[in-house]
Amino acid sequence: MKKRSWAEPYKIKMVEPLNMLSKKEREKAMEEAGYNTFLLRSEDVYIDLLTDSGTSAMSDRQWAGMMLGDEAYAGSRNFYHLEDTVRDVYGYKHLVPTHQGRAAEHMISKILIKEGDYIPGNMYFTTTKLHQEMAGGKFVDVIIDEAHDPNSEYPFKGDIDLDKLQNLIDEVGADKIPYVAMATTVNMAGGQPISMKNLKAVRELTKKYGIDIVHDMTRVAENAYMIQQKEEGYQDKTVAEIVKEINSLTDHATMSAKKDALVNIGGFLATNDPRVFEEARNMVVVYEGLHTYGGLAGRDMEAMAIGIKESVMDEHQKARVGQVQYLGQKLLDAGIPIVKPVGTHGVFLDAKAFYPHLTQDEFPAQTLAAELYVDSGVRAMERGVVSAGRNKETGEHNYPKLELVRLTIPRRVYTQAHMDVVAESVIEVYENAKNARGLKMVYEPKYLRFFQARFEKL
Ligand code: PLI
Repeated sequence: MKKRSWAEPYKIKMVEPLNMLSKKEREKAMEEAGYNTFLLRSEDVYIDLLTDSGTSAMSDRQWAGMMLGDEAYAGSRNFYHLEDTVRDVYGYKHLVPTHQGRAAEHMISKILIKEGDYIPGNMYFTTTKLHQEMAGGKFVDVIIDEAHDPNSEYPFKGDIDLDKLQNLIDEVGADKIPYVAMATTVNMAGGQPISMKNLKAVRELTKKYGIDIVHDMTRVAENAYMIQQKEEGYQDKTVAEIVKEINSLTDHATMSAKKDALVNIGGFLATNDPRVFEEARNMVVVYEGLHTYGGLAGRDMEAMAIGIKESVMDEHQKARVGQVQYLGQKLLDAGIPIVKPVGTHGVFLDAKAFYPHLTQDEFPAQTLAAELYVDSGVRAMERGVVSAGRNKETGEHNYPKLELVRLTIPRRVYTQAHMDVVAESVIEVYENAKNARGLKMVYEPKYLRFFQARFEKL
């Protein structure tokens, strides 16, 4: 069959000019930012691939929805629209809006975790794990081994290893495991999906022991798209149908709507359990705001409701994931070491393979993100030893097997030409890799250190 290309299912109505500094200016900016891309000023960045979080372009429908904001303190019309949407599109019964995902993680962790509990999950996520620990729990990684191997081509590297989960249950007892933390597309593994087959098996096992499943549904529609593309029996199902099926296998959900749901701010906690709902409604007024706005403006909730509906459209996901795959394929064709297979929200560079001469104590991924910025003004994010933080008990660095730099693609923002420019820069940095020197950390914040840590060149 002749190859037929995909194209974006939209045209561009408004543009935002980009700024490009000279190489000398970029070197100065990077040094001033302590070799941490989080500390750069956005105006000093040319193509911003730091994150796909809150960086999406909203549609004309969403912007029109912003004008329909009902900014009443209580009972905003937009809350009820959002609540109906979460029920219709996602299938969860009860909704508590929050300003973003970590606020929902905070509440569910406090509600369900007791001191000394264990929380198995398909790889850690920074904020998720921290909230589990702050509530007195201990995170246990039960993702399949393939997820820690950047070269494994297994299509569902987000899958949970059922033996690892069973072993934990046998070891600590089901009463010490309030829930399994299950993320759809596993961010830290490279945006890798979980399969429906695996999720069904996890549901069966947890049901047997009365253990809940908390679904981090931040990128659930992207995961559903991968199931449609790769899992047997799902080719004729729509993304929307697959999203609903995934959610139906879980009990509660935390959402950072800043990703899948195409808004610049917003999130929620959803649950089918009326007791959890009751507690969350009590808690949200302490930390976020009334239960009908949870730290959001009415207009934000309206844009979120519309964005949720747009996010489960097949043609949207085809272009969204298609763009990520396009960049990934370009890098693979050039022989660049990246996490395989390419995931859904970004391309992850294997910094250990770029810099075999650097130890993890010299922060290879942090170094690579800095080099890339200096080369072209492309901003990426470290996802390695800095992000992994320290062991709560020993105080030592956690040394993750994966030492990655994430080129995260905002939704509906950049064009294929931008992807070409990014690929050329990555290739250039790879060609000069042997000249790179590592970094030393000179300032380390207490929590989520990757955001604000500062470094100097060795
Ligand atoms: O940034 P928040 O608080 O809206 O959401 C936290 C969060 C929870 N789960 C997952 C899988 C995430 O990816 C996530 C946030 N991710 C960010 C900010 C990222 O750059 O990937």
